Amino acid sequence: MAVVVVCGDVENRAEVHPHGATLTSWKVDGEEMTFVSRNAVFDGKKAIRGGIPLVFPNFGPWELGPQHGFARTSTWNLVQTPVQGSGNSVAVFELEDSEQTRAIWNYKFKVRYTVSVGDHQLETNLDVTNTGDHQFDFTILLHTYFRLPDIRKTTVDGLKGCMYTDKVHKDRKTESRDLISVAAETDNMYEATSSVHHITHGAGGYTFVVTKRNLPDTVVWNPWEEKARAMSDFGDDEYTKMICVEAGHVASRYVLSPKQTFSGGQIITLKKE
Ligand code: TA6
Repeated sequence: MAVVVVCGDVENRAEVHPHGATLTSWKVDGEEMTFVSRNAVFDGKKAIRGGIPLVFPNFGPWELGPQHGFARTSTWNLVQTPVQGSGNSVAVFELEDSEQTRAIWNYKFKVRYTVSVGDHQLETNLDVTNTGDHQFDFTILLHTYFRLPDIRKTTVDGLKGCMYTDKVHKDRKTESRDLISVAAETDNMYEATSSVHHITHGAGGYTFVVTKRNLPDTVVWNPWEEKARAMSDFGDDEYTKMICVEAGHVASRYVLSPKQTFSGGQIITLKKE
């Protein structure tokens, strides 16, 4: 049985599953803030549907291997155990190249993933080091599933004026809206966005403030009804209770020279109105 790593205390905590180092819970004052499908699979056979799956070394379909790369379906090593009740509890996981990864993507690397729980705050950082002698390039993303009371009352800001690829309508456009809302299948990859997004829940709810570091792009995804029904690890009615707002470096590939390190991450702060 995989041991889930817990950061924080009873009321304010995060849980991380070693399969993909997938954060599968973030609780604030005892309330769950991330979305994990009731049909999510935890047997290691596929990515966990929800929380924060880690996308590396490729975002999207990949001719060399599985969609979204192998990081989210690999077993990561816990290298720093959280100190419980210390207020700001930190866990560190690492993934290094292996025979399996080199068979798909023949490069030497180490990814270090740091999860830190603070006061109404969750910080997740990724450091990718090229430990080999050959330059490589990658795309990387935190595929964050936010839990919502109702997608139809949710808005996201920080995207106005950005070019984006609309995967549903197979089109490239410029975002004209100050606040985007979702009322159908949405799969937009926004380029060079604001470093801060506010995900609001309508009157009286709460707001997620997402502050990005060195992750210039943001993907906004909701499968809506038809795609929800088509996913075996996603409940047919669950699309109303979630939105993915995904911080990443995905519009272009990041080139990493030997012995260099890429560092990027996000801080999610919960603001209660
Ligand atoms: O991040 C949006 C996206 O690329 C969508 O196109 C959809 O495929 C989603 O990721 C989930 O992908 P998955 O491989 O986890 O089913």
